[in-house]
Order: sequence, then structure tokens, then C-alpha cells
Amino acid sequence: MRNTVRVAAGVVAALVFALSAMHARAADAPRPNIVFILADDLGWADVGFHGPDIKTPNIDKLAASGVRLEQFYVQSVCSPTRAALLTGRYPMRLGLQEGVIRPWADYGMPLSERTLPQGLKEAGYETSICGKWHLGFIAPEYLPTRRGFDHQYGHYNGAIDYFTHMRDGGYDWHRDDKALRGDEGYSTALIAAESVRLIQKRDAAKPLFLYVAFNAVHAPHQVPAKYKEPYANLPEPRRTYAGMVAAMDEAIGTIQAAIDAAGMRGNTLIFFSSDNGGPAPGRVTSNGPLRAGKGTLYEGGTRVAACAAWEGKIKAGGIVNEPLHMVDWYPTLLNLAGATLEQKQPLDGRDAWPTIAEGKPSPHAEILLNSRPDTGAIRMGDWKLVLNGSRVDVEGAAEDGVGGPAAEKKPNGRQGRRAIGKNIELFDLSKDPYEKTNLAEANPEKLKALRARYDELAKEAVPPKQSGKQPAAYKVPKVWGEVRE
Ligand SMILES: [Ca+2]
Repeated sequence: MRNTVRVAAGVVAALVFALSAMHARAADAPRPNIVFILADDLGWADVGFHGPDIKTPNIDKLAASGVRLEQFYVQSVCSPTRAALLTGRYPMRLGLQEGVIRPWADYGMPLSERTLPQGLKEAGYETSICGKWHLGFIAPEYLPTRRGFDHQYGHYNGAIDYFTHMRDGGYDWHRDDKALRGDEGYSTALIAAESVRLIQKRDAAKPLFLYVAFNAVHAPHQVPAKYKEPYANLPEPRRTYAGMVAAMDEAIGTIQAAIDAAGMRGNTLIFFSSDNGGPAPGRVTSNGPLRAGKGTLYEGGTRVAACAAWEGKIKAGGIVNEPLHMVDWYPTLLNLAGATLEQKQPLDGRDAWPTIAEGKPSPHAEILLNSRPDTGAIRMGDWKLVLNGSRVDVEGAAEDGVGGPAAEKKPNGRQGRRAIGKNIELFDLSKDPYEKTNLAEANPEKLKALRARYDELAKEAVPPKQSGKQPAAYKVPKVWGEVRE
């Protein structure tokens, strides 16, 4: 009994200590402005700091002013990565582990989720999204201004037309979740112009969270001619794609210039990455030596070019070689903002700030790259288990408009629905970063350990939601503001 009391007192003391530490942290939090830039479908080697084909001086400059995250993971397609960022939770917990949210989807990111902008707003931030949402629009409650953003500008869907801003018969260009006519032009330039406006017109009494989610460089492949002129050496469609990357790089330069002009560089954390690996590698994008591309769980689908900069806080010219995942930004940013992490839903993300700013090891014992009924992957240390890796996220890649999914040319087996466990691959990324040698048979103990942890996590998945095929009677949701005649 006495021992029980002593233990209980110890627990209380520990709790009091933890709470006071948390409050101290909140009071001391640096509360930087946050400019979080996400490219869409950019290949790993399609930034200047990874590959020779395409010049990206502004992204390179940003990377050189901070650290490159060389083992930064995302989901293999668009909507799941965005859900991971905004919730800090693996998409399998949200039913978003398969495909993307297409125009006719009858679901969105579950309303029960607390979002990153909600947390930042609670901590006193001004919150804005500029660009692509892609997390649901079936009803007004699913729209950005109802999920924590003070300001919204841009589009709800993937694969919009860069000039007409149409998707499947619907006009998809909005401000503050109301249809916006009159902003004509190339979407990449419009997103940059609005980002600049939001920086200039920010409420100076509050720190700013600006989420810049370009539709660039996702298909359809469209760009004003001047941007592709320097790339006559590249065959189409890669030439046009290179021009689209150049236009996005220019836009990122414009945003950085606005940050400098506002005198914000010293108290602004800037992040840049792609939302998934490059589709159709070799034809449209380049993932360099990484295996496969968008829609797959190999490195070419899930490891992306990424960098983070904050003058005076992140050492310039550094490289972080520790594995991190998009879910980590949720706790990392909320901690930097002095916001609370107390919430109903448990997080998968871990605070990555000590890894990024102080060179500490990854906060993860493992990273779950995805878990679906027919495919999945997990990384533990340098080891990676891929289950049925020949299965491509066809629905996620179907919006590419580049002739099908982003499979490699010779996957290990046929594509299609197959029971998980028929095609098991184990890689040692420390010796084999390009996933060429399957060590599953040679390392049964390692295989068993990774499989056991994978199975444990997979049990926590909820059934995947699916958009399916476009219904014959499809009509643009009224919530877009303008419906098809
Ligand atoms: Ca994407």
C-alpha cells in the first residue's frame, strides 16, 4: 500500500514536471513565421542540387541557406501526403491510404481530425493556404477556411488546367472558399503573386503560417513558351515539364524576395519539398538513381527532394541524412509555435527539430511508408520491407495524364490486386539505397522483425476510402460555387 502511494506520488511529480516543462517550452517557443512550400509531382533529381537536367537556382539557393533533408519521406501520391502534413498522422488512420480525393469523391479528410493550421491558429498565428487543397470539398465543412485557415486562395483538386483553372467541367479557382473570377493567368504565377500579397499584408502582430501548395509541376503539362525555350535539348513531354519546374523555381524566388523585402528572413522557417516522387520517371520526370516513381513504395515514390532554412537557427550548407517523414512537421511546427500537442488523436509524427537544427538522430524507431490491404512498406533503421511493391497506386497516378501509372518498366511481377505477402522484399538501404538486392531470404530474422512491426501497425489501419470511377451522372459539387450547366 505504502509502495503504491509512493509510486502514485512519483507519477504525480513526474506529470507536474512534464506539464511545467511543456508550459516553459510554450512560453519560450521561438514562434517563427512558417512558409511551407510544397511542389506537386516533382522528381527527386529535378532540382539543381540533385540533377543536371533542370536549373533551379532559387530552390538551390534556399537549400544552400539551410539544410538538405536527404532522407525525407512522403506518401506516394498527393492527398495522403497532404493529410500526413496537416494531421501528423499516417493516412491509414484516416482512410486516406489509397489514391487521391478525386472531383467526384464522397469523402474528405475526416472532420474529427485536428489540423496543423487549427493548432497554429490556437497559438495566435495567422494561417493561409495558397494553391492546392486536395483534402475534400464534398460539403462546406471540408473546405480550408473551415479546417483552420484564415485565408484560402487557389484550387481544391489535383490536375487542374493551369490557364483555365478548370477540372472535369468545374471552375476550380477560389478565394476564401468562394469562386473567384478575374484572376486570369498561369496558376504558378498567380499562386506566387498571392503569396507575396499575403506576406506584405500580413498582420504584423501575429506570426504567419503560409502554406504554398503549387499545382506545379503536376500534369497537365502546360507552361508559357519562354520557360521551355532553354530546354530544346530535352524530348517532350520532359521539355515542357522542365519549363514548368523553371516557372515554379522563379515563383519560389519571388516568394523569397518578398520575405527579404519584409525583413522576415531572420524569423522565418522556410521548407520546400515535393509531395511524392516523380511520375513516369525517364519520360517526364527524373528520380535519379532511386527506384521507380510516384504511386510506388520504392524510394523513387516516397523519398523526395527537400530542404529547410531559417537564418541563424539552421546551419547553412548542412545535410541531414536521418530518416524523417512528412508527419513530423505537425509536432515540429506546433512545438516551435508554442502550441499545444494535447489532443484526442495520437500522433505518428515526432518533433524533428533536434534532428534538423542540431544534427541529432532521427526521432523514429521506424517509419511506416504505407499500409493498404494489398501493399505496404516500413523502414526500421537502414532496413526496409516492401510488401507487394509491384502494386502501383493506380488511382493516385491516374490523374497524371501521362499514359498510366508511374511503374518502373520491369516490376518484380505483374501489377494488379494480389494478396499481400506473395511478393516480399527486404533491402539494406545503407548498402543498397537503390533497392536492387532483395535480402528477404538471406536475412530471415531481420525480415521477421520488420514484418512483425509492420503487422502490428497495419492492424491499426481503418478501411480505405476510394473515389472509384467517375459516375455517369457526375456533377461538379455545388460547394465549388459554380456548377456545370
Ligand atoms: Ca502529387
